[in-house]
Amino acid sequence: MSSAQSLRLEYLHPSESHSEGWHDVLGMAVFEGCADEGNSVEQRGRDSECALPGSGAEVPLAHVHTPVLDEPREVLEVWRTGGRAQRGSHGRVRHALSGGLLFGSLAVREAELAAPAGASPRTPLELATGLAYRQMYASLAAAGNPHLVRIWNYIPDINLDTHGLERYRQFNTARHEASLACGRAVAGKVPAASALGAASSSPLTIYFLASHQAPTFIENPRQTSAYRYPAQYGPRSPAFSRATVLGEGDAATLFISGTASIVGHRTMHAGDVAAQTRETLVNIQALLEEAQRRSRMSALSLEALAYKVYVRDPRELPVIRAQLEAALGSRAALLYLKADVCRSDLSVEIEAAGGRGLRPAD
Ligand code: 3EB
Repeated sequence: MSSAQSLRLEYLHPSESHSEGWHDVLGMAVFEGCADEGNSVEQRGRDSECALPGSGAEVPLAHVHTPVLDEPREVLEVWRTGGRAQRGSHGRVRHALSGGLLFGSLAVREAELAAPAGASPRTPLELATGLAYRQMYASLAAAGNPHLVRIWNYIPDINLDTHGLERYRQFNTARHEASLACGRAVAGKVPAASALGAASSSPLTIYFLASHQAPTFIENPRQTSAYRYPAQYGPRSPAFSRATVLGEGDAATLFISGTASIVGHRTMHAGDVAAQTRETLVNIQALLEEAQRRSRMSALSLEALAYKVYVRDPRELPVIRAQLEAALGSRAALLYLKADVCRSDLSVEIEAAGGRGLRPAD
């Protein structure tokens, strides 16, 4: 039996989320505006781990502070399997296990960790990232060491320079160090990932999927592997694969990492958001073809993927949407979120997932 056989993804408004029950929900992320606007994030009280009111179950939930750019303004990303999920926690990680798949979620506030002046050579974000990654690896070890397949990282003020280094680069330094310290890969067999900005007041928020079955790791022939980026992009390279494929044939699930207008290692079309959107789609198409060449997944088309589109400047949304609808049709599954992207010359970043159970038509 393939563990990916029954993985399903849906995007709902929280008011719709009771309809099918919770027993087979592996985990969820809720996307909405920032916590200090007094919205429901505050009413729910906790940063990333609580269940929705009335759910009656402790479903792992990541609160992501990236505003939704369409109505409804609050969207729930729900990962389900066919079977009952076993839920628990390990350290700060809330997790659920079902059918060989593990979902985990955690959040770390930098303010909790600020070392006394001079006490640590690490910045608060490096400390938070190190803690989060060590906790994630410990939770994986406790669950029998499933393979990391996909990670989502949401980093407050991702493009801000502090302590002489952009915060995304601080995150990369700490991710690299924590991974090495825990005996984990920093190149090659590394999960698909996204790393985006989040509201200043939010915690570092991470959620992930792991599997007892190893995924196939996919790189993009048009791009330098991120883990081989030259030092001009920071002292430590980002540790992620361009895509992963879990399972085979019709049961395969494709996870495409956050993808941007980068060819080789260089940003293309700085200042031209329409051209950046088109270049990003060419990258995603190349990844789809490479995934089909390198794994045993069934054929998938660009139109059949479910997308999250991260938009730096909401004023550019109409241009981005027009490009995407021209390429994918108006029925494609696209969730638009406002988020900073990890290079300040990039205006848009797009991630995607595909497979049976992840098709918009399903
Ligand atoms: C890029 O291609 C864009 O650091 O985990 C995309 C996906 C990006 C994941 C990460 C960064 C990450 O370099 C940025």
